[in-house]
Amino acid sequence: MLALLLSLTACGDGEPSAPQEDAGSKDSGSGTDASVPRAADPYADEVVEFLPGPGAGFGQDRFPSVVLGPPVGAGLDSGSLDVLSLGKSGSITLRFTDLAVVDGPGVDLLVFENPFLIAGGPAAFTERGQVSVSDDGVQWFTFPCAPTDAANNYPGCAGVRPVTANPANGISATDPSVAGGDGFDLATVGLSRARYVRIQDTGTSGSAGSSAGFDLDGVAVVNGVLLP
Ligand SMILES: [Ca+2]
Ligand SMILES: [Ca+2]
Repeated sequence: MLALLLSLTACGDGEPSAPQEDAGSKDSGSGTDASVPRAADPYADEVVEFLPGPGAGFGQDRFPSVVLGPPVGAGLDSGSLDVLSLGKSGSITLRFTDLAVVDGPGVDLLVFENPFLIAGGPAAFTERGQVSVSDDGVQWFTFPCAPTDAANNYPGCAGVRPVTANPANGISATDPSVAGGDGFDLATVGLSRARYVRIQDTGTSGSAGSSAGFDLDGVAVVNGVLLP
Protein backbone atom coordinates (compact mmCIF):
# COMPACT_ATOMS: atom_id res chain seq x y z
CA MET A 1 0.00 0.00 0.00
CA LEU A 2 2.76 2.41 0.83
CA ALA A 3 4.35 1.95 -2.54
CA LEU A 4 1.06 2.60 -4.30
CA LEU A 5 1.51 4.79 -7.32
CA LEU A 6 -1.54 5.83 -9.21
CA SER A 7 -1.01 7.55 -12.50
CA LEU A 8 -4.17 8.52 -14.29
CA THR A 9 -2.89 10.83 -16.98
CA ALA A 10 -3.27 8.32 -19.76
CA CYS A 11 -7.04 8.45 -19.78
CA GLY A 12 -9.20 11.42 -20.58
CA ASP A 13 -6.41 13.56 -21.97
CA GLY A 14 -7.88 16.72 -23.39
CA GLU A 15 -11.41 15.58 -22.66
CA PRO A 16 -13.21 17.84 -20.19
CA SER A 17 -14.62 15.90 -17.30
CA ALA A 18 -18.33 15.78 -16.73
CA PRO A 19 -19.47 17.86 -13.78
CA GLN A 20 -19.47 15.95 -10.53
CA GLU A 21 -22.76 15.06 -8.89
CA ASP A 22 -24.78 17.05 -11.36
CA ALA A 23 -28.16 15.83 -10.23
CA GLY A 24 -27.64 16.30 -6.53
CA SER A 25 -25.61 19.48 -6.50
CA LYS A 26 -27.25 22.46 -4.90
CA ASP A 27 -24.55 24.98 -5.67
CA SER A 28 -25.48 25.78 -9.25
CA GLY A 29 -25.57 29.51 -9.70
CA SER A 30 -24.82 30.29 -6.10
CA GLY A 31 -21.07 30.20 -6.08
CA THR A 32 -19.43 30.11 -9.46
CA ASP A 33 -18.78 33.20 -11.50
CA ALA A 34 -21.70 33.89 -13.81
CA SER A 35 -19.28 34.36 -16.70
CA VAL A 36 -18.14 30.75 -16.38
CA PRO A 37 -20.27 28.23 -18.26
CA ARG A 38 -21.70 25.63 -15.96
CA ALA A 39 -19.94 22.76 -17.69
CA ALA A 40 -16.57 24.19 -16.69
CA ASP A 41 -16.48 23.36 -13.01
CA PRO A 42 -13.98 25.26 -10.87
CA TYR A 43 -12.62 22.11 -9.20
CA ALA A 44 -9.85 19.66 -10.01
CA ASP A 45 -10.74 17.35 -12.88
CA GLU A 46 -8.07 14.65 -12.73
CA VAL A 47 -5.49 13.13 -10.43
CA VAL A 48 -2.18 12.99 -12.25
CA GLU A 49 -0.21 11.24 -9.52
CA PHE A 50 -0.68 10.15 -5.92
CA LEU A 51 2.36 9.20 -3.86
CA PRO A 52 1.07 8.23 -0.42
CA GLY A 53 3.39 8.40 2.55
CA PRO A 54 3.44 6.28 5.73
CA GLY A 55 0.06 6.38 7.48
CA ALA A 56 -2.00 7.04 4.34
CA GLY A 57 -5.08 4.95 3.59
CA PHE A 58 -8.08 6.98 4.63
CA GLY A 59 -10.20 7.99 1.64
CA GLN A 60 -8.54 5.64 -0.84
CA ASP A 61 -11.79 3.66 -1.13
CA ARG A 62 -13.30 6.79 -2.69
CA PHE A 63 -10.28 7.74 -4.78
CA PRO A 64 -10.08 9.72 -6.98
CA SER A 65 -13.55 11.28 -6.73
CA VAL A 66 -12.96 12.22 -3.08
CA VAL A 67 -10.50 14.95 -4.09
CA LEU A 68 -12.31 16.06 -7.26
CA GLY A 69 -15.38 18.24 -7.26
CA PRO A 70 -16.33 20.73 -4.54
CA PRO A 71 -15.09 20.62 -0.95
CA VAL A 72 -17.46 19.25 1.66
CA GLY A 73 -16.59 21.49 4.58
CA ALA A 74 -17.77 20.61 8.07
CA GLY A 75 -17.53 24.08 9.57
CA LEU A 76 -15.18 25.75 12.00
CA ASP A 77 -15.35 23.14 14.74
CA SER A 78 -15.12 19.83 12.90
CA GLY A 79 -13.02 18.25 10.20
CA SER A 80 -14.59 16.91 7.03
CA LEU A 81 -14.35 13.17 6.34
CA ASP A 82 -14.66 13.80 2.60
CA VAL A 83 -10.88 13.71 2.34
CA LEU A 84 -7.88 11.71 1.14
CA SER A 85 -5.05 11.34 3.65
CA LEU A 86 -1.68 11.83 1.98
CA GLY A 87 0.33 10.14 4.73
CA LYS A 88 3.52 11.58 6.15
CA SER A 89 5.34 13.49 3.40
CA GLY A 90 2.93 12.09 0.80
CA SER A 91 1.95 14.12 -2.23
CA ILE A 92 -0.77 14.43 -4.82
CA THR A 93 -0.82 16.18 -8.18
CA LEU A 94 -4.09 17.41 -9.64
CA ARG A 95 -4.97 18.76 -13.07
CA PHE A 96 -7.58 21.22 -14.32
CA THR A 97 -8.79 20.32 -17.81
CA ASP A 98 -11.59 22.82 -18.39
CA LEU A 99 -10.91 25.88 -16.24
CA ALA A 100 -7.33 26.83 -15.36
CA VAL A 101 -6.16 29.11 -12.57
CA VAL A 102 -5.02 32.58 -13.67
CA ASP A 103 -3.40 35.42 -11.80
CA GLY A 104 -6.26 37.83 -11.19
CA PRO A 105 -6.89 40.16 -8.25
CA GLY A 106 -5.74 38.67 -4.94
CA VAL A 107 -6.23 34.97 -4.19
CA ASP A 108 -6.52 32.80 -7.30
CA LEU A 109 -6.70 29.27 -5.85
CA LEU A 110 -8.19 27.77 -2.69
CA VAL A 111 -6.98 24.52 -1.14
CA PHE A 112 -9.27 22.72 1.32
CA GLU A 113 -8.10 20.35 4.06
CA ASN A 114 -9.97 19.48 7.26
CA PRO A 115 -8.56 21.63 10.06
CA PHE A 116 -10.85 22.53 12.94
CA LEU A 117 -10.80 24.88 15.90
CA ILE A 118 -9.85 23.28 19.22
CA ALA A 119 -12.53 23.97 21.81
CA GLY A 120 -13.87 26.85 19.78
CA GLY A 121 -10.47 28.36 19.03
CA PRO A 122 -8.50 30.38 18.39
CA ALA A 123 -6.05 27.48 18.13
CA ALA A 124 -6.77 24.93 15.43
CA PHE A 125 -5.79 21.33 14.80
CA THR A 126 -3.85 21.49 11.55
CA GLU A 127 -1.77 19.28 9.27
CA ARG A 128 0.19 21.45 6.91
CA GLY A 129 0.84 20.95 3.22
CA GLN A 130 3.14 22.75 0.81
CA VAL A 131 1.52 23.83 -2.45
CA SER A 132 3.14 23.98 -5.86
CA VAL A 133 1.65 25.01 -9.19
CA SER A 134 2.56 24.45 -12.82
CA ASP A 135 1.10 25.31 -16.19
CA ASP A 136 2.81 22.59 -18.21
CA GLY A 137 3.21 19.87 -15.59
CA VAL A 138 7.00 20.07 -15.98
CA GLN A 139 8.16 23.36 -14.49
CA TRP A 140 6.90 23.81 -10.94
CA PHE A 141 6.61 26.85 -8.69
CA THR A 142 6.40 26.26 -4.94
CA PHE A 143 4.74 28.60 -2.48
CA PRO A 144 6.99 29.25 0.54
CA CYS A 145 5.44 27.59 3.61
CA ALA A 146 6.46 27.66 7.27
CA PRO A 147 4.98 24.40 8.60
CA THR A 148 6.32 24.76 12.15
CA ASP A 149 5.55 28.46 12.68
CA ALA A 150 2.48 28.02 14.86
CA ALA A 151 2.83 31.50 16.36
CA ASN A 152 2.13 33.03 12.97
CA ASN A 153 -0.42 30.41 11.89
CA TYR A 154 1.88 28.61 9.46
CA PRO A 155 2.18 31.31 6.78
CA GLY A 156 2.06 30.10 3.19
CA CYS A 157 0.88 26.58 4.04
CA ALA A 158 -2.34 24.80 3.14
CA GLY A 159 -4.28 22.90 5.78
CA VAL A 160 -4.52 25.79 8.21
CA ARG A 161 -7.97 27.36 7.96
CA PRO A 162 -11.23 25.45 8.58
CA VAL A 163 -13.58 24.90 5.65
CA THR A 164 -17.14 26.22 5.58
CA ALA A 165 -17.99 25.75 1.90
CA ASN A 166 -20.19 22.74 1.26
CA PRO A 167 -22.67 22.04 -1.57
CA ALA A 168 -25.32 21.36 1.09
CA ASN A 169 -25.13 24.78 2.75
CA GLY A 170 -24.76 26.92 -0.35
CA ILE A 171 -21.55 28.58 0.82
CA SER A 172 -19.45 29.22 -2.25
CA ALA A 173 -16.18 27.33 -2.54
CA THR A 174 -14.80 29.94 -4.95
CA ASP A 175 -15.24 33.02 -2.76
CA PRO A 176 -12.22 33.38 -0.45
CA SER A 177 -14.16 35.68 1.87
CA VAL A 178 -16.61 32.95 2.90
CA ALA A 179 -15.30 29.55 1.77
CA GLY A 180 -12.62 28.95 4.36
CA GLY A 181 -9.60 26.98 3.22
CA ASP A 182 -6.24 28.44 2.35
CA GLY A 183 -5.77 30.94 -0.46
CA PHE A 184 -2.90 31.17 -2.92
CA ASP A 185 -2.03 34.04 -5.27
CA LEU A 186 -0.13 33.07 -8.42
CA ALA A 187 1.63 36.45 -8.25
CA THR A 188 3.47 35.13 -5.18
CA VAL A 189 5.42 32.72 -7.39
CA GLY A 190 5.34 34.81 -10.57
CA LEU A 191 3.13 32.51 -12.62
CA SER A 192 0.31 33.80 -14.83
CA ARG A 193 -1.62 30.54 -15.39
CA ALA A 194 -1.66 27.14 -13.72
CA ARG A 195 -3.25 23.92 -14.95
CA TYR A 196 -1.67 21.73 -12.27
CA VAL A 197 -1.58 21.85 -8.49
CA ARG A 198 0.60 19.66 -6.27
CA ILE A 199 0.21 19.37 -2.53
CA GLN A 200 2.85 17.69 -0.40
CA ASP A 201 2.46 16.93 3.28
CA THR A 202 5.18 18.76 5.18
CA GLY A 203 6.08 15.73 7.30
CA THR A 204 5.54 17.64 10.51
CA SER A 205 2.61 15.72 11.98
CA GLY A 206 3.48 12.06 12.51
CA SER A 207 2.74 8.86 10.60
CA ALA A 208 0.52 6.73 12.85
CA GLY A 209 -2.86 5.32 11.87
CA SER A 210 -4.40 5.50 8.40
CA SER A 211 -5.17 9.22 8.27
CA ALA A 212 -1.69 10.62 8.75
CA GLY A 213 -0.59 13.85 7.20
CA PHE A 214 -2.43 16.35 5.07
CA ASP A 215 -6.03 15.38 4.33
CA LEU A 216 -7.13 16.78 0.99
CA ASP A 217 -10.79 17.65 0.54
CA GLY A 218 -10.52 19.56 -2.73
CA VAL A 219 -9.21 22.59 -4.57
CA ALA A 220 -11.12 25.44 -6.22
CA VAL A 221 -10.33 27.96 -8.92
CA VAL A 222 -11.08 31.51 -7.78
CA ASN A 223 -9.73 33.35 -10.81
CA GLY A 224 -9.97 31.16 -13.86
CA VAL A 225 -9.77 31.04 -17.64
CA LEU A 226 -11.49 28.53 -19.91
CA LEU A 227 -9.17 26.13 -21.64
CA PRO A 228 -9.73 25.38 -25.33
CA1 LIG B 1 -3.66 36.78 -8.00
CA1 LIG C 1 -4.51 13.59 8.60
